[in-house]
Amino acid sequence: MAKYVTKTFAAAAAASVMAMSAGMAQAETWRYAFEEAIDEVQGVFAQKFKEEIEANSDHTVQLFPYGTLGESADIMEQAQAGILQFVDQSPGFTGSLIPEAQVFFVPYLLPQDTEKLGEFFRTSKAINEMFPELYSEQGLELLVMFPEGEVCMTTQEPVSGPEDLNEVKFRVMTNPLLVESYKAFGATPTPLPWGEVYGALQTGIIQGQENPMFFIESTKMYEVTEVITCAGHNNFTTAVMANEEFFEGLPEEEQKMINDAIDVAFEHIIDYQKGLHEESIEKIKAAKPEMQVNVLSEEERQPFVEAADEVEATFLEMTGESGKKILDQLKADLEAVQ
Ligand code: 6CS
Repeated sequence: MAKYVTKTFAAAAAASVMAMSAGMAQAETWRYAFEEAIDEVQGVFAQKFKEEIEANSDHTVQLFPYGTLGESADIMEQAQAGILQFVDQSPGFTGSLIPEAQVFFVPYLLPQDTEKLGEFFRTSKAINEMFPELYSEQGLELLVMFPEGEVCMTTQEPVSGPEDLNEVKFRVMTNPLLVESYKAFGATPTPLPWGEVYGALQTGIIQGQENPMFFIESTKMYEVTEVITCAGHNNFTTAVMANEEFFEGLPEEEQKMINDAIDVAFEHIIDYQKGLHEESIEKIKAAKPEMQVNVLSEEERQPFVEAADEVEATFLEMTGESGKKILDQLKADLEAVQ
């Protein structure tokens, strides 16, 4: 009996080695964690990716929305360790690992138009050729970056210029350049992981935070703040990566299948976001009619626009030659789509 079991096991092992060497990797479950809920933008992207992978292979993709495996920093560690095959982490949390990723927090760098942004992310040399090298140094295969919408501020009092942010403890993601950015905007920046934001606003530890409109609505930030201010200073960028060792160990056709699934999910998420900002404002207004939503005029934006130069200079100080190359290339890529 023991002999039979050993033989059967050996035959099965040999078959699996043969299958693998023939380029047919065994069906595995791949784990993919992200920083948002399943029905928020990162979740919608992940669901499309899962759907594509499962339609085109025998693999299963297990999704881990925000909170199931910890904060953003935790899921990144798990992806680097190979516990997760895929992770979505926004540059807002990647700043200390890859300082150049902070370039997305130079105010007024990115346009707000979803179509233009889509074209920029699709074609940018900085994003598609330069950033992958930097992520690779951290054991990560950068698969895609995509926009999640204009970032607006939520505060207790109206904001029409930097003087209104004076003494406002303003939550930012744990990103050194974002801290500098809100200092330049006149606020007192307070870096916090996402899980602490609602409670900190509720208890008055902080008085403001920023996020895209869909997220302000879905996470009910409007319940604990009174005013939303859109100054057009940024568009939320996120990034999806694979553990590099895992990715490089896959047969070429599976790597291609993953990249194809990413491309489909990218187009889906650009399309999904059309009108999302406006729909989210309507939902907020329906839930809390007294919530103020203010869009700053060109004149009101001017002091924030002027502060951007200081933030850009700090970015260059923090990242040196490598940051300068990324910034110059990003600007050239943006000019090409404007
Ligand atoms: O502000 C944050 O921390 C979160 N904002 C968004 C839009 N996605 C995930 C991130 O954790």
